[in-house]
Amino acid sequence: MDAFLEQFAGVVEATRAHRMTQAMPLMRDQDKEELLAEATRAHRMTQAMPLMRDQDKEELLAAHHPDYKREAYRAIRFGPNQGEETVHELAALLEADSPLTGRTVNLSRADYDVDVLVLGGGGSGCTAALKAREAGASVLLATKLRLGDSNTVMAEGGIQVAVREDDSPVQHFVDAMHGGHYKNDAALLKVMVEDAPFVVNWLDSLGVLFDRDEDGNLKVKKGGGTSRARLLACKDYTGLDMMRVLKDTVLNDESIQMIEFAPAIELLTGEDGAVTGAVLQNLDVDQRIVVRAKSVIVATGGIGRLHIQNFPTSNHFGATGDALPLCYRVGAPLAYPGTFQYHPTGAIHPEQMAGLLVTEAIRSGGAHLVNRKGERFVNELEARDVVCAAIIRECAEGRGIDTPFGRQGVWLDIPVIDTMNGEGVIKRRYPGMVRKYERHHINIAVEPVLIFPTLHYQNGGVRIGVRGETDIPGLYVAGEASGGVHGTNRLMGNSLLDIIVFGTRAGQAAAERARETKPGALTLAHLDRFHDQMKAAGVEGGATSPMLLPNYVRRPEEAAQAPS
Ligand code: MEZ
Repeated sequence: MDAFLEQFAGVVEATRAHRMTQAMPLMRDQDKEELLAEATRAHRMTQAMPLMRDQDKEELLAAHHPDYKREAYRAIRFGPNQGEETVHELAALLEADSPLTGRTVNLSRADYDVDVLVLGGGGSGCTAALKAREAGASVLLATKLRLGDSNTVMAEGGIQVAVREDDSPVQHFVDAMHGGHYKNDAALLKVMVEDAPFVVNWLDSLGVLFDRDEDGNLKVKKGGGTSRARLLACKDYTGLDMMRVLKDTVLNDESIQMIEFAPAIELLTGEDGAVTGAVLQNLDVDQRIVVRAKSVIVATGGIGRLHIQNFPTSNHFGATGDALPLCYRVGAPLAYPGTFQYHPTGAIHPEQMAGLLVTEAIRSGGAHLVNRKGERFVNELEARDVVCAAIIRECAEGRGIDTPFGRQGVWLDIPVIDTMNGEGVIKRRYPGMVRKYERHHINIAVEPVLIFPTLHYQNGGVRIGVRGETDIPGLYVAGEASGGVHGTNRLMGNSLLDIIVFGTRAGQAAAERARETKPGALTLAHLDRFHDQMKAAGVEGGATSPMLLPNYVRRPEEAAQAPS
């Protein structure tokens, strides 16, 4: 025996006794599948995943997208969208009564009297407030939580704007129409893509730190469902950086009045049905605040915290769809109340991260979606609804991976990005994502992560015109609370654009109206009409909306274990 083998045999013998005491556990299925995902990486990297034909997409969506699940839907029983289908969760909000019914509110005196009241302190609300003020209006911004607590900060991957020579607003329009299944409101979409370069210029001038190359040119990347690279980004925290700047700009303008922790619970109307103000609820103390305004801009964001169809959500804590019942009760119709966006890649493991957004920028950077068998199953840059339906199909057909908490998902192989581009790229491009997983001791540069679609966005909302105006005089809506521009499926990066374009337009239009309008009477007359409709439809009272905060309750097994 040569010296090396002799030494080796010695070590084997010396450790035998210890090894005999060891129980070697079998690997968990999840770990085996993780190894499989890694083992197939080299092969997957050689694969070209074709884009699907339109007809195949339609079939996939019909079979697996949550928007097509008929039992999750019912008809709205009264009001401007009577007879249209929406999910049970939203129908219940729209048909619920005002929290002011049966209560006395003193409307003879307003606590605030302004030209423009902005409801909501996210990206669209801040933009609207700044633009209304710039146009000479006195402005009050009221927000449910703190200024900036919003879905804006949750948008990670970027904002779409046609800046490259091979691109144009027309091309941007075509892509968004295709992604939205040609249901987009063409007039809204046209102004959105045309205004894009101007609003991005404005953001840049305020100090948003868009990624640039060594020569100082804006960097662009590609999003799902787009024909050109047109996403501008601030690494993987684009919305957060935009919000940082917008929030500072509002705070620096002392002439904009602001109240935090004061959500609107009802709009006020004059004798002619125009919106004339709102009643806010002070969340700190049991007190209502009456605001008289010549124009009201509702910019209260989306609905994810309703956990439609029990989906986890990427949305911020206050995203309870407040705009929809508030505007519905004064008679404003909704556009596409039945369509929602389930972002394909929400974290699904570890449990504490369930629903958290794993930015599409990671797929645009080359990450693979991989099923239990170690196979790719969809082109990762199809439009979001298609990718979402493909993931749900994999899980439904037994090719998903179980999490220890009884959920299912598929792998997102992020490390392949470094394999293709060189070590360190993941850390440099996606520092936010790296950090979020690091908190749970997961290194996304070396291990694949488990994902499943997460409720991300309401495609529909209050129907608006190109200046954010609704069918009700004095009422404007901007951002995620509005609907129509994205059709029935929004493309990545078009919401950060939408909030600034329509925040700007609504702010300017609201200020203009305020110049031409006298303060109106403060009444709840619209509630009489609402109650008549409710009664005629045979709907029982009792429940109230808006929801304001999500109704989280502990699972029975958790409650049983909790100290009494
Ligand atoms: O527009 C969005 O929803 C977005 C930028 C999300 C993301 O994946 O980063």
